Amino acid sequence: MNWFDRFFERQSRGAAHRSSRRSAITRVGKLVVGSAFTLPVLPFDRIGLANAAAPKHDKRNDDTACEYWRYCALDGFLCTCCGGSITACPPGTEVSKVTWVGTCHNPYDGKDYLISYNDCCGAVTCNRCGCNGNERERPGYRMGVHNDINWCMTNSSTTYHCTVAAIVGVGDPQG
Ligand code: ABN
Repeated sequence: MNWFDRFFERQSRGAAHRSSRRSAITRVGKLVVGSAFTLPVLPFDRIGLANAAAPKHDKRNDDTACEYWRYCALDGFLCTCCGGSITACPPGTEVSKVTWVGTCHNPYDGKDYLISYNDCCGAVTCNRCGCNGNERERPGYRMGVHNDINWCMTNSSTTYHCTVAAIVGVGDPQG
């Protein structure tokens, strides 16, 4: 074979090698493996996905939010924001002897509950998480159905601090 034949034979073999099925598969394989390493580090925006997966914060179930279901008729500062809990006055204060009661609907079990809104007395006003729920409230000339009152009035210290919300009864679904 002369140099001319050898040259064309080499060129033909090279072309055949580059266009063979095996080399095509090799190229696809390199592409797939390369993508696996490079794609995950690309700056994807995953914030939208995370928000879609996480349930929205439901304030009706957060006892430090005015929207909490038990606070439907609470007028005052939440003891849950003032060092107490939903039923316990903060240390250094005492629960009021008289109280305002309201009826609130619990969206989680579909029942109505009688809630006692006791003020906590004996320390300066807390001033955190002020709420003004007025469901079924009546004008002030009927004291028993009015919530804008300092219920510390009969305690030894009449200084108002915050308000708790204890369940004291459950409504009769038949009634
Ligand atoms: N029951 C809460 C409150 C205290 C003082 C004044 C108004 C309301």
